[in-house]
Amino acid sequence: MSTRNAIPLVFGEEVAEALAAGEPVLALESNVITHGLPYPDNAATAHKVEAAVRAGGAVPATIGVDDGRLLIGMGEKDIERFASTPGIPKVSSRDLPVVLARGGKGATTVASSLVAAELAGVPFFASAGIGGVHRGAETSMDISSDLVQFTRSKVAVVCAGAKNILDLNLTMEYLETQCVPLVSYRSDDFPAFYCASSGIRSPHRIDKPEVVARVVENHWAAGNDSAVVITTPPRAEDAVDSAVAEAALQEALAAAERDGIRGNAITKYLMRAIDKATGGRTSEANMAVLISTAETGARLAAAHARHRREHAE
Ligand code: PSU
Ligand code: MN
Repeated sequence: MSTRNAIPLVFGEEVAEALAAGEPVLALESNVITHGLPYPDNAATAHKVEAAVRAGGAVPATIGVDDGRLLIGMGEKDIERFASTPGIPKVSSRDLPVVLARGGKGATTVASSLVAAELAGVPFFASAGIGGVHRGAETSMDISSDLVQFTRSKVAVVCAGAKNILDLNLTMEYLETQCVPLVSYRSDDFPAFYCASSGIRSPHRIDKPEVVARVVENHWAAGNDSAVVITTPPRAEDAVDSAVAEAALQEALAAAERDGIRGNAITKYLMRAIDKATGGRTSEANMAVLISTAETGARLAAAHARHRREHAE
């Protein structure tokens, strides 16, 4: 009898077919559905995100934990259920073995979605905003597990950078220290989610999808078992002015301090407070960026699948 305790994976039918045929699949997180946006905006956005992935030429595989199993490609009904059920916990990498063992449900963050994607053999993932080093991390030590997971998962991560609620300079330093390649697709700067630029120059700009695919394969061919981070900026019409975003953040940070919010609840709290401070403007931008990032992620995943087909022995 095998003593191997394999993690149960449940593949969506379309995802399984695409993987078997070497066709592009793009993994997506579910924490952004349950914790990133309120119902029913979250369900509507998740559907638009999946449609955008298809428009970009890949099959969407939204990741979640249900009845102690990892879903690799949630169906429409799963997404609606996750979006509308209050209290589904945020599950990051370290929570994953516990939630699986208990047979529970969970919404996966970027970090735990990467664990699932690698187990499932999906090499590309997209999410609009990654976690990072928080402002004040020198005293709070609050660094998202997303960054640590990048050093452990062989998955390419397409994102619109990270929100200005984080310290983006320190986030980039962390990635550099940990030898995680960072490339910016069709822009010179590291984007700040709904702001087109964080004001920080990216180490590398790449304009051609096939060159991005080669970067990813080169990183893995060189023996690294880690992620490659690929940023794509928001579309000009969706972007929020940096000064407006920063002012709203300052207000939100003061409110968080007053309310004593800490730990893994801080991201959600700040996002809601910023949204309130901008009269819903950032929430609209948030949804638009999720959709446009997913579409670019799909195009890059498709270029990568093509690259693999052309270079298969
Ligand atoms: N950034 C956003 N929206 C989000 C998140 C981050 O703009 O919803 C979520 C993602 O699921 C990400 C997680 O993986 O927060 C990181 O949380 P923490 O900082 O607690 O590691
Ligand atoms: Mn944290």
